[in-house]
This record gives sequence, structure tokens and C-alpha cells, in this order.
Amino acid sequence: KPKIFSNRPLPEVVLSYLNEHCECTVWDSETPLSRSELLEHIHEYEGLIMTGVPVDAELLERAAKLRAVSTVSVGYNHFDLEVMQAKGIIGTHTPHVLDDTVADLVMALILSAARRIAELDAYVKQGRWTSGRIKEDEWFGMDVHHATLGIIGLGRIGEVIAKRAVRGFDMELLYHNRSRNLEAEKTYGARYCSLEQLLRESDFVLLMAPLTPATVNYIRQEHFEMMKSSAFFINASRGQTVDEQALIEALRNGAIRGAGLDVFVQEPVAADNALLTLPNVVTVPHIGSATAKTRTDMAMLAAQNLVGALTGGKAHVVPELQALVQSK
Ligand code: 8YV
Repeated sequence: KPKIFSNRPLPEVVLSYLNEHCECTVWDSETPLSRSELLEHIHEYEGLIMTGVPVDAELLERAAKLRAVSTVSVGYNHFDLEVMQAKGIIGTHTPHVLDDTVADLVMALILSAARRIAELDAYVKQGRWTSGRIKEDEWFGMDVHHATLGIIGLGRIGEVIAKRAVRGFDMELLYHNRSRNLEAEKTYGARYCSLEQLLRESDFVLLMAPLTPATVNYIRQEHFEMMKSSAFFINASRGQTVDEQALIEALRNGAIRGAGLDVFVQEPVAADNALLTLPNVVTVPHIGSATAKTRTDMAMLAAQNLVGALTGGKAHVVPELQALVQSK
């Protein structure tokens, strides 16, 4: 049986599956595994389940027996694809199983930002809702229904967000992608447009593009300046796709009205990050896929991917490395 290692705890059902196929070691302590400890033992393993920590050149160089790396996430920006390609190490991820759960969270961010849920929740709980007030306009938010949603990176998850937005909220849909999504155009009336047009016309700008060398700091000051001053910026991809300082500036100077953020440049987000003090920002700690069912489904798929990759069976290999399995 191949020896494998997971850097995070796994649900019982996933562990029993893995134990049937592998000799499995799991880091299940509350304290995250240290980098030095990981590097020290990495040469022992043929397979890894590595989520949220870099699988970089240094680690891959030391991993003499390694044949496959699986992540419990759809995003795999922590993989050094070039080195994996050169060494013939397969990389797998977990598409599909999280789509609806992430889409739910995106709608929650849109609604919370627009209707100021977090801000007004604090207001009520702090006892500031007193009788006799007449200035109710202080609580006014923005309508989500019939507004225009612009999705940057309309892929699998974007399609289920489109469904909710168009069918549930009568929203208009714009999108900007590397390539056209004809399915979303046909099914949800999504209109393809330039990034500039999307920014200028959307009431909610949603960033869903994966983090790649081409999307680092993809949205910058000039882009916030193109947005409507009444618009909201929502990010559920990766923090590094946005120039965070430019976002803070845009929120401060009124270039945009507000933001809903699941992701940050640095995670966990630093306590002195200005985003945490702005009332027009709703934040959550990278919970897009965080429900018990979806995380279990993701962990199981990651385990099946790893076993598949190690045994020549079925696996969701990341697109950039698919040639590795085809050539085997
Ligand atoms: C992951 C995510 O669960 O799938 C992704 O790419 O961002 C989340 O759904 C998270 O990264 C795990 O740490």
C-alpha cells in the first residue's frame, strides 16, 4: 500500500476509505503542521493531501517518492505546476461538489453588503435601535432584485450563481471571461462584455476568477474608478486577485459603496487590516465551501482523486497537468 500524508484532519468516513487503499498518516492536531516538520518527513510519502499550504519547489525537491498531490479545494494556486509537470507529479482538485455551497455564500455576501446586515445587526445588538426615531433612511440599503450583476470569471460556480441571481432575484447578468460561456448565455441570458463595460455597468461586481500568474492584482485602482459609486465589490476567489490597498482606498473615498469579502491577501487576515474597520465591508473567514456536508464531499473526492492518481484510476487532475496522465 502506498504511504500517504494529509496536512489536515479528515472526516472518519474518508479515513476509512483511505485506510483501505493506503498507509495513511494524518496531521490532526489543533496547531497547524510546521513547515520544517513537513519538510523533514516529506521524503517518506508517495501521495499527499495538501490543502492551503504551498506545494512549492523546495518541498517537491525533497519529496523523492512523491507521485501525486491532492487538494481539498477547487483552487490549486498553492501548487507549483511547473515543477510538478517537470517531475511528473500529478495534481488533483475538487471541482463540482462545492458549486452550490459557494454560490449560496456569494448570494449571502451580496445581500449582506447591499442590505447592510452585519452593520445593522451590530446596531440592534448594541441597543442603538431606540423608539421615537424618524430618520429611518439611515438604515436604507440597495436593492438586489433587478440590479445588474457582473461576474468576472463565469465558470462552473458562476453558472450556479447566475441561476440564483437571474431566476431568484430577476437580476441582469454581465460577464467577462477568457473564453465565452455559451451555456450561461443561453440558459441565463448572461451577456459577454469587456472588463471595462462590466465595471461601468454593474451594481454588483463579483470576482470569481481563479488565482493564476495572469490574475494576480487583476483588479486595481483604475478598475475601482470605473465602477459606479453606488456599486458593491464581492470577492469569493482569492485575495491576491485584487490590489487590497486600492480596494481599501476605493471604499474610503467613496469610489464604490461597499464590499463583501470571503478572501484576503493574507489569511488569517491581520488584526490591523483597514478592511476590518470599514463599516461598509462585510467579511467572513474564507468559508465559501464551509458546510459539513460539502467539506465531507470535498474531502472524499480529494481522497478518491489521490487513490485514483496513484493507481492509474479516475481522478480530477488539474487541467494544466492532464497531459501527465494522458501520456501514462
Ligand atoms: C477550500 C476554496 O475549501 O475550494 C477552494 O478553492 O477556496 C475552499 O473551498 C479552502 O481553500 C480550503 O482551505
